[in-house]
Amino acid sequence: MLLSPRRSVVTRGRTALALCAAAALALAFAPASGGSDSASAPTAADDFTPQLVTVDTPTRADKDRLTDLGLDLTEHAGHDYVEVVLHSSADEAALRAAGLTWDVRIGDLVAREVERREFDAAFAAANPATDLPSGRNSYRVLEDFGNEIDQLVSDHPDVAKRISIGESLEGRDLTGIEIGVDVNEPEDGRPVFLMFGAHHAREWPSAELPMEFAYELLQGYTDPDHPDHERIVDLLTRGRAIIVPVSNPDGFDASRTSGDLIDLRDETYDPVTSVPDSVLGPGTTAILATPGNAYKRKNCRYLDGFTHPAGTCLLVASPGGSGTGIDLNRNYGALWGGPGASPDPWAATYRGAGPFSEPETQAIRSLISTRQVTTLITHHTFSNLILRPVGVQPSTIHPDGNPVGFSPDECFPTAEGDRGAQWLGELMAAQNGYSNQFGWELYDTTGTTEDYSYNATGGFGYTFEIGPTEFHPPFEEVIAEYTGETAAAQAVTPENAGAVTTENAADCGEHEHETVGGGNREAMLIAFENAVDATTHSLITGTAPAGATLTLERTGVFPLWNGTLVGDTVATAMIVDDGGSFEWHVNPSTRPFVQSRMAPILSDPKDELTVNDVTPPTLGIRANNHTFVVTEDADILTATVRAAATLSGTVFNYAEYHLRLVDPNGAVVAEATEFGPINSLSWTGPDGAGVPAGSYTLRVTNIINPTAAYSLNASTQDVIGERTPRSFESWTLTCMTPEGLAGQAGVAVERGEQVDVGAICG
Ligand code: 0X9
Ligand code: ZN
Repeated sequence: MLLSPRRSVVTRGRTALALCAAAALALAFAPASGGSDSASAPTAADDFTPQLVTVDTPTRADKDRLTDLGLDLTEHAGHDYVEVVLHSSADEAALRAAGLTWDVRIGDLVAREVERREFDAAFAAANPATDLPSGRNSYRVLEDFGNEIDQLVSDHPDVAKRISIGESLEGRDLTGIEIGVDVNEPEDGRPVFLMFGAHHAREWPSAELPMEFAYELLQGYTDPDHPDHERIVDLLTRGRAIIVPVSNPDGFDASRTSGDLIDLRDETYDPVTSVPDSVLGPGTTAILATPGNAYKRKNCRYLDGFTHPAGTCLLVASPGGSGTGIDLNRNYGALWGGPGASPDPWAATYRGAGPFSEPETQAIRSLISTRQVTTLITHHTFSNLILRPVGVQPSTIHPDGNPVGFSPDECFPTAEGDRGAQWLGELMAAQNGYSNQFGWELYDTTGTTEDYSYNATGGFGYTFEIGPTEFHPPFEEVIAEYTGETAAAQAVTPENAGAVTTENAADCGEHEHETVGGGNREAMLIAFENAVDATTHSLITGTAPAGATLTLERTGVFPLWNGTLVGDTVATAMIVDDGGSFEWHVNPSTRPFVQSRMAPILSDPKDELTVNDVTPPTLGIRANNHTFVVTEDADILTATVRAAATLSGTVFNYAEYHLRLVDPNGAVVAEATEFGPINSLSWTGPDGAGVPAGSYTLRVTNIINPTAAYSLNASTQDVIGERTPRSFESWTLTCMTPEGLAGQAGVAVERGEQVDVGAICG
């Protein structure tokens, strides 16, 4: 039933170390460059067809080199490849210049878009109703979401209400639906399960699935014959679901409606203003475009700090993942500005002028800061993944000076068994058949939705990357992703479910999975169950007069990647009901930002070696030996070689030094041979048992024979801790009665803990 991607010509192209000198030029023509830092502008004669390609990245260095090109990377990646959208021949040239090799997966995205349309039209004609809760047989357009939410609310007025969390840049409403028993009554201490779709314009299924889940909840609540009737009544009694299907309505609308059959290669643009020639008369250069805006990724900001009239987004060249716009999924504040987020406004992952610079991310921040969101899913396409924090490699140094490490909530035992981020990911993956893994395992990212929400609130957060191969596949695949009729979901068995896919994950033990393969429908129900399960968050109980308003507030700071601290307040409220006692489901008072993280903490260096400005040997075996005497046993030895300077302007400037560690017996025990001017190694001794004292040799080999000098640093250290230090934070609980302030207390509550504050109002 599912389409497999068309395989066309296989292009192989590792070229010798040719460096592209067109970087500066590319910026001047940036709208046409496909966002590539090292690409030159295409010309009118360029007849390149936009493609989806699989780039070979067997080493971390290959991945880093690819990331540095600023191309339009997709989340479809594995340990040895990343899928990339090539928008122009300049993008292709940048790949080639970087010495990367690739296979073409979809040779012509324009043709694929036409094909998808035809396929969808035929499917809709043959299937007036489908297995989706809504019965829909085709993708929604933007207006459908608001109209259907209105209809659902009018059909279920006591359990559903329409909410607006803010406005997009072009002034479109950021519409959501809140679902729960007595939804129109004031907040009563129930936790929130929150879902977003369509942060990225072209990822249409990511809006469809959460919208269908809204139907599912309302039908399940109302219809006693629904297979999950009792379960859903229980969920909606204990919690509330908030669904914002389209988080980037400007971009989504552009992608969904205006561009899918337009090949902008037929249009010419003014190179400075990017206005189509058909509007203001002829310019001089043609813009190559992936099918119109169908593959647009970012929002509709085309100049930092400036807004523009609604509807003008489409006049500006933002043809694919790159071009103008801000990547909303790099704009969130926590650790903003770090790895995997581009400072280049034309890049696919442009992080924006500052943290939360965009109205869309501001609106989401304010929603998350005013509700107790205990579990969150932000939907994207594609790659069959369930991603969880953290977003950058654990060994990366955090702005606080310690390694980023693993999140403090990976896995923890409770009276009811294991719980935690890894465990919940595993449970959901057993339903949709996706891979349960960390965000960083594909590539580093900072400024993403769930990294922000988790770090700032402690609520569990996941990115779902729906579907195996495409940003918006034929609609039939969306139905299967919901119901579980996909190959991936069907391949799950109770025996193979939950296999840990991550080598570096904390060991969370083995779990039984009785029901598997229920698709994203079941995965979302499981996430909602986690959201209402107090063993995975915290509980504050007490007594107060009926009608008293309780507020819970916590102010802290989060760091940007450059270390700047930004204030952040979470403030929520509830009204005590007639019974006079209350139960408030809340996130733990101490935010993960100041919690202890799992990460090896190293001592100051014990023995050290530093050599600077060494002239590399350019004859014979071209290797230098440096003696490093280790005077006392240590836990780890690390060493780094760096090209100290490179010449510029010719291919001969390129330096690559490999590094080997030779033990006192003459055996090579560690080596670093990656492509690039920096190479680092670390060694923890035979069988990881520690580095014995002795005289070691660090051998530096001049691989491609440049004359650029290098420097070498080595040191030994001990591991002095397994976790970063932690701080403690508390909520401030305030009671207001009609007479005024009636009581206030600081409440420190850990995950899984229940704290009784007694008669808080005095
Ligand atoms: O790169 C992204 O924004 C997401 N992938 S996509 O192909 N849909 O654009 C993945 C974000 C993953 N989140 C974290 N790594 N935290
Ligand atoms: Zn996405």
